[in-house]
Amino acid sequence: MTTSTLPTDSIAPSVTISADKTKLKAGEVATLTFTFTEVVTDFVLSDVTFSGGGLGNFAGSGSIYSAVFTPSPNSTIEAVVAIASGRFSDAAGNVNADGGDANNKLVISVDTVNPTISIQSDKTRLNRLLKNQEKDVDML
Ligand SMILES: [Ca+2]
Ligand SMILES: [Ca+2]
Repeated sequence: MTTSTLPTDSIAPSVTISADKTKLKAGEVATLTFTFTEVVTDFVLSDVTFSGGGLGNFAGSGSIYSAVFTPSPNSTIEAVVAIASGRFSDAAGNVNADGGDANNKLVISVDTVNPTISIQSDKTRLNRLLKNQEKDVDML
């Protein structure tokens, strides 16, 4: 007598990381989407490794999750988001092994360095103002 008639799931799930922006400047964030080939049961934010900023607003269920990436301030270092092998699994317990996939890694170029403002003084006007001040002082 068989105890189960369900076919055994031996196919591991895999993921693709995508983003709505590939370039970020100061004040901008990117929404990342994690699309899985099937429903995963144990995917959490800490399964995602990242550098060059912060990751938050983790949401989702089933086979699609999302998070918001905020780049580091005053940085021109590109951000990298990645998911390694052995990070999530399907309901049958098959663990992902696609860490080496190109689509498991996302690179976002970052430039959050605000441009510096150079103020050029109008020397003629400044001298005139100073002379006027001297006059004012003389009159006192
Ligand atoms: Ca599976
Ligand atoms: Ca993949």
